[in-house]
Amino acid sequence: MTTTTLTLVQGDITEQAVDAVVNAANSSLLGGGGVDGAIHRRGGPDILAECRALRASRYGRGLPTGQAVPTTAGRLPAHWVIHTVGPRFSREEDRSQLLASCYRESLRVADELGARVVAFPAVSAGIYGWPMEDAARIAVETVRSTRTTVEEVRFVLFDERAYEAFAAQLR
Ligand code: AR6
Repeated sequence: MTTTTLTLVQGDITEQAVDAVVNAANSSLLGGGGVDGAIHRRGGPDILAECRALRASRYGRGLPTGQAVPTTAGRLPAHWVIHTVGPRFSREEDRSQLLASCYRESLRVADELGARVVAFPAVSAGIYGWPMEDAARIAVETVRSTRTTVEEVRFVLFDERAYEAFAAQLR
């Protein structure tokens, strides 16, 4: 088994030259704001075309929360986009296992693709409202405890606060 190195970058995930970029998508797979909007904008229409085809075949009712599915990366400097659907944060219900599942399932898909370097955003920590420190803890703990052939997991954090939250987990 290879050991996976966890690295951190502050920046825009759509600029990462990696094998696979993980998208914080929604069940519709048809786009949105945040990372999702940026990926479709910069990646171009081929990504959406594949997402529509997935909706017309395997995922007629949408991609369930916690699961992951790959498409082309279009014009992004990557080979694939792995779309995963994070849970919306809830104070009433503990949805941590669904968030952990996003990381585990994305790595499983990455293994199937043969991806060696994978970039992740802070899934659920934007529009879906997950507190950043907790999102970082779940992300790092899950990647560390998942068996994968991915050699580098690169967390790409948009701002300094997010970067610091992930850095604190790696220390
Ligand atoms: N590169 C890296 N990180 C980014 C970028 C970027 N280009 N843009 C935003 N972030 P979000 P979610 C950060 O909202 O919470 C969409 O509408 C952002 O600051 O993208 O899982 C989908 O379609 C935050 O820290 O994802 C869904 O409907 C983190 O990435 C919904 O939003 C995740 O924020 C998913 O919400």
